[in-house]
Amino acid sequence: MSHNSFGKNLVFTSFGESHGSTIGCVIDGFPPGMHISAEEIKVELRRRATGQSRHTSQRKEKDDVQIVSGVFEGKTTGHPIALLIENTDARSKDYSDIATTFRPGHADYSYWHKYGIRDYRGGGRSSARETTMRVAAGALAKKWLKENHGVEIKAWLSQIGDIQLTKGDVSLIDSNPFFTGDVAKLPELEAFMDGLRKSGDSVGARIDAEAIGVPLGLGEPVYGKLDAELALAMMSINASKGVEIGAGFDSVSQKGSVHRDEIVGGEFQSNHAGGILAGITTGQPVTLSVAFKPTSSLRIPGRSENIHGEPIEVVTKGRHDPCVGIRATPIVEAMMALVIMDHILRHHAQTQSGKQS
Ligand code: EPS
Repeated sequence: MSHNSFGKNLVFTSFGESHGSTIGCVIDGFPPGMHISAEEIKVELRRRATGQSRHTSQRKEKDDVQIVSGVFEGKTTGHPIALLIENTDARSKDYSDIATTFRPGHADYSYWHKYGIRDYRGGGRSSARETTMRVAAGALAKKWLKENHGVEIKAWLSQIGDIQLTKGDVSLIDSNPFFTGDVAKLPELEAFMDGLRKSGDSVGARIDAEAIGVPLGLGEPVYGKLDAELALAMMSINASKGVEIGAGFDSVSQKGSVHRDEIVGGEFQSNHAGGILAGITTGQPVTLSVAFKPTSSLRIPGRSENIHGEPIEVVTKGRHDPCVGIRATPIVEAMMALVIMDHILRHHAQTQSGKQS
């Protein structure tokens, strides 16, 4: 399985499986001199972790991250940063019944047919567990962006099933298990999720995100468009099925006279472009939205087949997220941070003269 890395000047590589001994990542190209501690990374990890509320999987991982290289006396050295987390609460026996069957809608099917082997325990490499490392690396990128460029990145739940949520009060997003600032809708969300969990079904979600303070001029004009690389990063998150930048699919029905962001007195009057024109940032907030599908590990029986092509009925037991989109909020922020930081480093590499001052 190749291609476990992304980024050009800031290169992130992850490894590990959901029920393996350890998961980890290497971040290469991170600049020297930034203070960072495992405790700071853990703050972000706790936001993403399972078992934080009854609305997510009840697997209880400590996510006790170890910084094993690239940090000396509390500061990044400029050398590869390696992070490790031990898996301590895997219950592989939950998966013995589906070791030779394919859950409809799950990576089980495509992994088996591609590789002829699959680590079925907890979804193996296809598990959302892998995103732990993205959030760990994202914690460093978010800090670097804020300290060096004043960039702030925030994501929030904007829809779950048919329940639409406003952005609401951004300061409240981290105060509830749904990552919503539309706190008046919390009772409705709780009731909906409780009913869903009892029914054994799952549901999709939409996450909106914005990065404020992104410098003008990031992104390359053709294959390295910032929006293209953000879309790739978002589509690489488990269960993502769609990405919109700025007005996204609403652009289809907008007239040009509406969609264009007019400039008056040096100020944009709207932001349908999502802060990116022709792949290059305008200095406006970078905005995007990601669609997450309903998860496929369901207690409701589904028709499928086994690895011998025989028809079977699948029921998934164990601990699963009824809506993995909820926990995707910090993952979207992390991926956005990693892409934007990579582009700032690339921008410097391309636009500075290289002369020593
Ligand atoms: C997952 C199933 C659960 C989740 C896991 C993703 O794992 P298990 O079956 O081992 O209890 O808890 O997510 C994480 C552990 C995590 O850290 O995100 C799945 O079906 O993808």
